[in-house]
Amino acid sequence: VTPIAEGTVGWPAEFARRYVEAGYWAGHPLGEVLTAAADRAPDAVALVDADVRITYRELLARADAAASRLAERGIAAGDRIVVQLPNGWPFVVLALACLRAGVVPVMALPGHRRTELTHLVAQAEAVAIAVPDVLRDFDHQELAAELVAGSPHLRHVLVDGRPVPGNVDLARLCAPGADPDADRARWDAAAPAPGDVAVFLLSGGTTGLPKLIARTHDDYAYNARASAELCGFGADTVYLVSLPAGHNFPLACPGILGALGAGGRVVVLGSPEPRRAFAAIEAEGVTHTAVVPAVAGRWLEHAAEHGRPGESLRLLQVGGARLADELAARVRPVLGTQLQQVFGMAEGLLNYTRPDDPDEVVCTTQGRPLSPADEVRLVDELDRDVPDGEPGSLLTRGPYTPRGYYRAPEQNARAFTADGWYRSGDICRRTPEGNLVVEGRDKDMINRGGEKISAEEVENLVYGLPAVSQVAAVAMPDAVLGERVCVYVVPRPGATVTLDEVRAWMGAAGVAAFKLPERLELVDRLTVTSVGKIDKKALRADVAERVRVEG
Ligand code: J2J
Repeated sequence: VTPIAEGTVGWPAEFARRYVEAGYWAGHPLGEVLTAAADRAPDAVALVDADVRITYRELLARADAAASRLAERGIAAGDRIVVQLPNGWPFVVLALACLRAGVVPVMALPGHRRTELTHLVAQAEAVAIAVPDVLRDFDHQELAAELVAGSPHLRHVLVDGRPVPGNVDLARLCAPGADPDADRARWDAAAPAPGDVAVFLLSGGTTGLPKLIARTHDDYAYNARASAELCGFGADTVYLVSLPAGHNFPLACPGILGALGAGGRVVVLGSPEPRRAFAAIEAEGVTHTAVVPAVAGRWLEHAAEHGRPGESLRLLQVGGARLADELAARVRPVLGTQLQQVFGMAEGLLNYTRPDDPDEVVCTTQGRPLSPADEVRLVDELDRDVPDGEPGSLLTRGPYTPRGYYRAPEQNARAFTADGWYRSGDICRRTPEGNLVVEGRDKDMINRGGEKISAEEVENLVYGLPAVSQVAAVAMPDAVLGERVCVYVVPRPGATVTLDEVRAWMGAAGVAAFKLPERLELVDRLTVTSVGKIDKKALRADVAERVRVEG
């Protein structure tokens, strides 16, 4: 297995020095989030999953014991584990065990299938994968066996549920050890360096397959700590996780890591379904949580009919896709809680409205950068800064925004400028008081309720169908999810193609269900722009008009 450092793109020395001097990079391994909180209040409850309640003392004991058991299996610092677990206490314990031991989790999503997982395992040269046994009728162990057979590196399958012979029982791996003090001493002594890779996040991606984003202990600790401070997290914080926990947003913005670092309590839930989420908020006295706009919409509907989720909820973070101003304005009156808009990206930069911002700002903007050291430029097609107040394409650098994807020099040449600015592909405008408003994007991605889908990936798959001559995937507007995938297809002469065929074909290829197109338009030809590219702007306008007419 190749060492990780080889494929990462770090910060130039002068920037690194500045980030250290300013105290952004504090020089602590991320595992200290847990050890420090456990030292302060060992008997406080850290983690709640249904009727499982785990104190800080126990959480640390479990994480350290799990780190030791990984080591016994030969999984050591620098090794990678693809983590595809549903929200639950084992996810949190395993993630913390990895941070303690310097093992690097690759945050896959529960919806990923053969295509995505094969790619992630190969790209990360993962030695292990953590999966549920069966989830939504899908046998994850069967797929894991296939992945093991196809990979020269993958050897261990950790199972949340009932492992088949040969696989590892994750609950047992994550049980407290016989001698927690010895485990603790061992992992305190073996702590990873602050510049080491702590986690791999997945890019929302505009290319064929998701790219890996290497986040270091220093940068990700700052990400979580500064976010927690901004959101007012403390020991009395009860943070509900109902989005997939491997997403950057619920993981560290401030998320699980921010809540634990503040000595608060994390409540994990398998889905954001309003009835269960509201019940959890009531039962646990949840103070903070994060959702995507589509979920915020469902919560608003539910609350309007069945009442508010109790008085405890202080801050509802909404991000991942553009929140409509109309929905934003209803959050306080209907849910009785303060709204925070979050415009973030796994690549780094986080923008937040502040809890004490006027309603006008909170309801109509996507906030401003988290860190004083975040650099943001809004530029035109030639990378020239646009005049104040004009929309431009967002470029960013900063103390928690790495300078490149992992092992992706070609993509890096396109997604980053020569002097290290990340091209987010979002078209934003800056208000006079300095907040950003997301007005669109110039990247070829479809944002389905916060799940990012690369148009190119969909197109590559659909081109595999013999009846397809040409295809273009574009976003179509949707009242619930914001956007869904529509494909325009030019069939080969004499052939025809249906939506069901496309979906079945992609399903058989083994891709996440959220990527499957939900509309297909057969056309004779696809118009191209003056530079010879398919005119997607025209297609987006076309499908928007069709959807509007159909009502
Ligand atoms: C419009 N577009 C948004 C917003 C993200 C917190 C919150 C979200 C993410 C995330 C995240 C948006 N309005 N409020 O990692 O920590 C779109 C932009 C952006 C892309 C990044 C976090 N919030 N977006 O969504 O890596 O297009 O991160 O570039 O999944 O989502 O996607 P992702």
